[in-house]
Amino acid sequence: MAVPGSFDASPQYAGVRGTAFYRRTVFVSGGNGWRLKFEACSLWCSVYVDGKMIAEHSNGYSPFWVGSTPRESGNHEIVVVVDNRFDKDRTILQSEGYDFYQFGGIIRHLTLHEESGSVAIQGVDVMTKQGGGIVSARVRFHGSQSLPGEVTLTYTVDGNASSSRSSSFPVTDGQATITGIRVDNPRLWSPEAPSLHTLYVSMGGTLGNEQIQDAIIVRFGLRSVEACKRSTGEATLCINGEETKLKGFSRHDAHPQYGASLNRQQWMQDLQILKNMGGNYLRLVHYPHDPEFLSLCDEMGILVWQENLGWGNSESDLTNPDFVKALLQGVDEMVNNTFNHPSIIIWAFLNEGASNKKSACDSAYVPQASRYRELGVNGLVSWASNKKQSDVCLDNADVVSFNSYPGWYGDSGDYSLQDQLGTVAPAILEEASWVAVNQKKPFIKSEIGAGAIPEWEDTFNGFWTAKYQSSLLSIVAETVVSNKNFTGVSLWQFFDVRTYNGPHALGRPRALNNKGILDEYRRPKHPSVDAVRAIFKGEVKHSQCTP
Ligand code: ADA
Repeated sequence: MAVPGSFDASPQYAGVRGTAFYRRTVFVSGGNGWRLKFEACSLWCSVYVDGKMIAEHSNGYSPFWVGSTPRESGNHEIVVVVDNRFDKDRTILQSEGYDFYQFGGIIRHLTLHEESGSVAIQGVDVMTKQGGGIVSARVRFHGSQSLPGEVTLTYTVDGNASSSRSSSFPVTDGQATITGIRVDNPRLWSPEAPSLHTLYVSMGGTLGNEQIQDAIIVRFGLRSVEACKRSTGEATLCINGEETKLKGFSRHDAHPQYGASLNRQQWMQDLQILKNMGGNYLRLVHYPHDPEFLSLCDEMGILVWQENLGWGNSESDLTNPDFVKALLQGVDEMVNNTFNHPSIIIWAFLNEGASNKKSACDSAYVPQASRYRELGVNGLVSWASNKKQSDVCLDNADVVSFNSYPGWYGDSGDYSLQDQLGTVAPAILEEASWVAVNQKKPFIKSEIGAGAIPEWEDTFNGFWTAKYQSSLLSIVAETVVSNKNFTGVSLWQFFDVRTYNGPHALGRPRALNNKGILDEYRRPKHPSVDAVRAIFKGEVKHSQCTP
C-alpha cells in the first residue's frame, strides 16, 4: 500500500491486463469509402464504426486492413476495443509462457486511407530476383469481389519521367502483374552501399491524360542472397555473389519507457550501436518488428532475419489446425507488409518449436516454408531450432540455425567456471560441423549467451557478472568469426528486455531477461561490449584478451 505522501513513478496501468477503448471522430469526404490500416494492435482488437462492429483481429504484432463501404461525407466515430489478456480462444498464437513481455494497445501506427475510386491499390511487391536491372511488380488490390477484369496502370522508376509506361493489365485473384520493368541506372543494395530505388504505380487514365484513381510509391533494393559454396566446398551465404559473414545479435523491439512502441530516435541509436560494435546483422525476434525499423535497416545496410510470431510451441499447438491457420495468416500479413525491404535476407518462423516431431514438421513447418516460397520472397528460409541434431524438418530450411546455451543452461556436470566456459567452443563447433557434414547448408548460431546483471560484480567473476558474460561471448564470437563452418551468429541478446511477471520470473531477476550485452536503456555492459566489438571488428582475438 502506498505510504501517504510517497511518490509512485509508475504509470497507472503499467503491467495491467484488461480491456481498453480508443475513440476518435474523423471527418471523411465520403464517396468511395475508406479503410484503416493498423500496423499492430495487441493482443486482440475489434473495430467499430458509428457503433457497428466491422472487424476483429488477433495477433498483436501483425498488420491488417479494415475494409470500408462507401459512407456519407461527414464525421464518423471510430472505436477500437483492445484487449491484452491472454485467451487461447481469441489470441491463439500468444501465450503467457513466452519469455518476453507482450504489451497491449494500438502499439504501432494506425492510418486512415480515403479512396478516390471504386478500386484501390493495397500494395505493390517488387520482384527483383531476375537481376540485370529488370524487375516485375505484383500490384495487389483491396476487395477481390468487386474488381474489374482489367486495369490501366502507369509506372515510373526512380521518378524518372522517361521510364514511365502505361498499359492495361488483367486482374486475377485480386492482383495484376507488370513484368519487364527496366531500372535505368541499377545500383545494387549491399551492407556497404545500401542503394535504394523507387517504383511509382498509378491506376486509371493513360499517360498524359491521367485521371488517377489511386497511386502508390514503394521503395526497393536490388540484391541477391543465396546459399552458396566456397571453392573449398563449405556451404555459406552470398550477397550479390559475395560471401558475407553475419555478425550481430538477437533483438526484441522493446524499451522500458516506450514499451513496444519505439520511435525513430531510439531505433537509430540501436542501429548506430550495432554498427559501432562492428555488427552487420540483427535477428529480429520473435514476431514481425515495426516496418519503420526495417526501413532504417534498409537505409543503413543492416542484414535482417525476420520471423513470424511463435515461441517454444509444442507438438499439440503445431498440429492444431486453428493454430496453423493463424500462423499462415501471420505469414501473409507480414509478407504483404514487408516484401520490399532489401534488408530482410532471412524469412523465419517458430522459434524453438517442436521441430523434432514429424507431425509438427508436416503441419506447421512445411506450410510456412512453402508459403514464403510461393509468395516469392527474396530471401532464405530458416527457423531457430533448439532440437538441433534431432530436428526432423531441416530438409525444408535453406539455412540451418541452432539455439543453445552451453556454459549457461548446459549442465556439463562440471561446475567450476573454467569448466563451464570450456564447454562452449567444443559444443558449438560440434553443431557447426554436424551441419556441414549432414546438411551441407549454411549454419547460423541463432542464439547463445549468458545473463549479466548491470553493474553487478563479484570477486569470483561468476554467473550474472558481465565478466563471465564477456568471457563466454568472446569465446563464441571468436569461434564464429574464425571458423568456416559458421555463416553467422546472433548473440542472445542485444539488450535486456522485460519478460514474465509473477512466478515465471524466477530465473529472470528484475523481471527482465538479462542476457543483453547492453542493459534495457542501452547502457553498455563493459567488458562484454568491448570484447565483442574488438572481435567483430577484427581488432583483437579472444586468446589475446583473456588471461
Ligand atoms: C530461448 C528463447 C529466447 C530466450 C532464451 C533465454 O532460447 O528463444 O527467447 O528465452 O531462450 O534467455 O533463455
